[in-house]
Amino acid sequence: MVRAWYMDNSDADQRLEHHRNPPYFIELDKLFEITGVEYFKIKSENPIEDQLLKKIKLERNYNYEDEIICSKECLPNYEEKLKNFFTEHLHTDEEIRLVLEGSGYFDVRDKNDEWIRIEVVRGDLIVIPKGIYHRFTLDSKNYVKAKRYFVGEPVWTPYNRPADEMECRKVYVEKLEKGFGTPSAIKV
Ligand code: KMT
Ligand code: NI
Repeated sequence: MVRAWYMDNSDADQRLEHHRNPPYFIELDKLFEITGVEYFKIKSENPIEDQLLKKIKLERNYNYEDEIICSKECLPNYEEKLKNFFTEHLHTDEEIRLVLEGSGYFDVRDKNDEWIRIEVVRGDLIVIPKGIYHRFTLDSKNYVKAKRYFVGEPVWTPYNRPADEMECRKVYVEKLEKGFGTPSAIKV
């Protein structure tokens, strides 16, 4: 199961877990309530053939997909890409990832600007809303293979913080205040 927790403020290695003392975990429905991040568990042996995944893709019109492997051997400009992934940013579209192999951490900001770390492993499908400040890092195993989905022509452009004047940011902040609704989509 995916785990999420509030991070400590230490600037030690980004690939470590960075738990608070004592650890402060967040349930997944709570994570949705406070950030709008959605999470689905794709349980099949072969996740890309999973019926729930097919349903989600259809319902949400995820008509583009490709694969990304983050490892020193497979990712061109590995160091630079990882540095960019870990620089706090937002996007004008959702960031949708299904982990096929390996693991990593997506960090998202809550409304008080605290970092929440979301651990993703095989079978975890995560949808990071447009306009939320976030970042990604590998963990100490240094490897992840994931599907990337998108509605329409993919735009991967990160807008580094500060990007508070962007329309998608303003819409997101409004949702932070009004709430994200019921976490009906959460399947663990
Ligand atoms: C991103 O955009 O941050 C990534 O694609 C990271 C790797 S996918 C788990
Ligand atoms: Ni991103």
